[in-house]
Amino acid sequence: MFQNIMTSKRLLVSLAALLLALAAWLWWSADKAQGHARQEPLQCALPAQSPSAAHPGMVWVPGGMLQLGDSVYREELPVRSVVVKGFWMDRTEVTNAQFAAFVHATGYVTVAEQAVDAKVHPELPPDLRLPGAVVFISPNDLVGGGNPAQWWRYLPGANWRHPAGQKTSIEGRGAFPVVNLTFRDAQAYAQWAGRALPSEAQWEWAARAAASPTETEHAQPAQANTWQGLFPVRNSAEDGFVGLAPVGCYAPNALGLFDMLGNVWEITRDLYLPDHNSLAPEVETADYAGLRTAGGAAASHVIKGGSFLCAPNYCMRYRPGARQAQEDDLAVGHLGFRTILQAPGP
Ligand SMILES: [Ca+2]
Repeated sequence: MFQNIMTSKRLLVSLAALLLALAAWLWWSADKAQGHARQEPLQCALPAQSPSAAHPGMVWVPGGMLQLGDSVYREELPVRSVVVKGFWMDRTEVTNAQFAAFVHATGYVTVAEQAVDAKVHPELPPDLRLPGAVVFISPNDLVGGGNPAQWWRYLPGANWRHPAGQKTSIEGRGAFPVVNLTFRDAQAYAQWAGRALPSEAQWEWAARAAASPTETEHAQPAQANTWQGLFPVRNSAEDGFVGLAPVGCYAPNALGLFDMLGNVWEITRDLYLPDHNSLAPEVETADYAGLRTAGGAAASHVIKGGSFLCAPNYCMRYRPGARQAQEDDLAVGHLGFRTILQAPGP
């Protein structure tokens, strides 16, 4: 009798465990199926601008006193006060369609479309000197911790026309941010358009909507394309996008700027230095060549805003004060830009 009871109990426990496993599998399958079935839009509607807008596609960022920096990562320190003068800024990241118009008009060839100079990088093997870009590929599992080489791969043939490698294209994706560019490419576009790249201070001031830092700005932003789930292996895409999103799919900030946080990192015109100690004049001027003094060891520029790959467990850089260095001669699939115009305000 006792033995029968114990056997029944064991059976019940086994059955419960089996049901739990089945429920977990069903949940996982449904979640995965939902991800596959998700229809990600190829374009998002932007609000109409007044026909009399002084600079269509741009918004005015009024001047003020910026508290440059943050305290989450070392490179964001120290927080410094910087006076920023007013300027116009693209309300979205530059799109594939916009960059295509530039290339069509000028015949410009991007850095990723050219072979890497062996004299500059003698250490690289021949296959890494082929024209190409670094593309994110989610690994099936992780070996040996957080080595980024497990999810970043140099793909020959990847460039702005082929964002995720030679076999991919931007057909139908004109409203997506252009990626796989470098500082030189972004600057060439800006000059052609009669614009400039923002400085780090201008970008950060605009991302905060020309206001002081807020208490909530360390939180993962709701209105941005970032990463939900365990980076880099599980991307639940609760924000609607597994990878890049077309520009303008999330609510803009108080100035009307879209996607300042998330989606793609954005190139600034400031040389990268590892902290905010070496700032030159603390007042932005209309014609200056960069707030930072030159002299950084590496030829890198500051990039801002984080990307669709920023997750709470890795790279919490979906914040106005966050920053990273980006090598000037390396195109990457999570990096784009927007331009500014220094002209009288409205
Ligand atoms: Ca996302």
